Amino acid sequence: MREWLLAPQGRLRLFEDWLAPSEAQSLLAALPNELHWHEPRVRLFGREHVARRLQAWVGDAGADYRYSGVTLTPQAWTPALVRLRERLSDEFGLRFNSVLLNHYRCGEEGMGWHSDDEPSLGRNPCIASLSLGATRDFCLKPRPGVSGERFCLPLPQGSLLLMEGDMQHHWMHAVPPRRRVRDERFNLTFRLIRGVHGT
Ligand SMILES: O=C(O)CCC(=O)C(=O)O
Repeated sequence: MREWLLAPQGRLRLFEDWLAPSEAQSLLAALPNELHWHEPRVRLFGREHVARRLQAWVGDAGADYRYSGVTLTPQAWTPALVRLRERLSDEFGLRFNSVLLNHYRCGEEGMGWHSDDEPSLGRNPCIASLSLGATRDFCLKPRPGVSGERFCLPLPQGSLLLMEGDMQHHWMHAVPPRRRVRDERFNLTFRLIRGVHGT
């Protein structure tokens, strides 16, 4: 496990081989067909765009995801996603009621700078991020006024990144396009939406 402390009270933990290669392969094969995928709409500088990646939102009933004026209602959990959620609970004592899946079809697709600080996640959310497929850089930078330097972590297949503490309020992250990467990548971020069945 590798760990980074992010000012003022954030923490990142990376478990590189969290998922066995056989399990990663079977998830990679199943995810495209088992879920309904859409191109997300994102708001950039006040204008709406369609992002170049695919997204799926899975969760408990009522775990709606609200961002940039869009509300996504969750699709049902698949057995494989339920098993991952249970493992996160057993190993780390973390409780999640939803997972956002992103599918980057090639290296030219990515995600711009943002924080996972939607009000529905509450203060200091813990987010568990699982990567499958091509290794991509996950970059972080402090918000203005916060001490620290921009840095990037390559996230290989099967790696689990835990984002904890107050980093979503003081740091931003992105998955920049990488033209030389040909293969697809999936990322699953397990989240706890507040206000759903006692959360
Ligand atoms: O693809 C990734 O590793 C990051 C995804 C992400 O930033 C997000 O879901 O908010």
